[in-house]
Amino acid sequence: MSEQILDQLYDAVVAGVAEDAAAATHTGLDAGVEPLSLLFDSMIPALEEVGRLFETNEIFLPEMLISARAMQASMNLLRPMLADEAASRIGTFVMGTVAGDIHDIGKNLCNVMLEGVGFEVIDLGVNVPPEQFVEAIRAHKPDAVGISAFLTTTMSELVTTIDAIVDAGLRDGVKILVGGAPVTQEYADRIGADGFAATAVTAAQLTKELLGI
Ligand code: B12
Repeated sequence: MSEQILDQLYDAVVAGVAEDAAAATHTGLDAGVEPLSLLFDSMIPALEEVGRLFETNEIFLPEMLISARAMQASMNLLRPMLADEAASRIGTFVMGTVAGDIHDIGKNLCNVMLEGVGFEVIDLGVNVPPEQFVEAIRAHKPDAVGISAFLTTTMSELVTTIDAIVDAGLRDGVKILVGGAPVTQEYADRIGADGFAATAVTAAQLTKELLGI
């Protein structure tokens, strides 16, 4: 039964049919499938397939966009279930996607997991210039900052953003985490970030570790 639901959700995200994705999510939750299983065993593999189809020119930008919308329709249903585990606030986290980049599904998923373990997340959104990260650190005095980049062409903005934080004299007060599909641990080390995580779950765990929580 749950295999069938996971398959239906996978197909709905690949085909980009938001109503079917939402319906399969409802059915799965009603049948007792774990929210994290819907995410990691169905929706994320579906987006990986969408990426593969795009790369091989079997689908194009509009199809990729409607798949992203289907994913978001389902994520909207899961978000309250994943975030309401928070017992109390353990810290503040500023998050954003770098300038020139509008991918936000992975970032939003990290936000949900960070809220789930108790962080207050201030989400700066997408296409965030370095100076906006700097302003947000001044304004909110977060414990940690997360910077996402999803394109090989926008990865260099991670460096620009970290440099801006250093130049503003704010580097010592915050832990900096970087992530996004093309980012690696080796790259994170090279650019002077405090941490890198490949998934939203490990991002939340790592943030706690870095802050000694
Ligand atoms: C959906 C999607 C889109 C949607 C985005 C919608 C949205 N609201 O996000 C749309 C259609 C808008 C889009 C546009 C483009 N896209 Co696109 N897109 C994708 C796709 C299919 C899925 C991305 C995704 O959401 N994955 C699922 C999430 C859950 O995974 P994730 O992003 O990796 O995030 C996880 C981790 O990285 C980590 N993480 C994420 N952020 C952070 C932050 C921190 C601090 C930490 C610690 C961890 C962390 O945790 C997340 C959750 O587990 C990927 C394919 C792929 N395989 O990734 C291509 C992909 C990323 N896109 C690609 C491209 C080329 C583009 C375009 C340039 C296409 C074009 N010709 O216009 C544009 C760029 C627009 C721009 N300026 O940003 C390429 C990038 C190639 C490259 N190496 O640079 C990919 C890889 C597709 C491909 N195979 O070619 N895209």
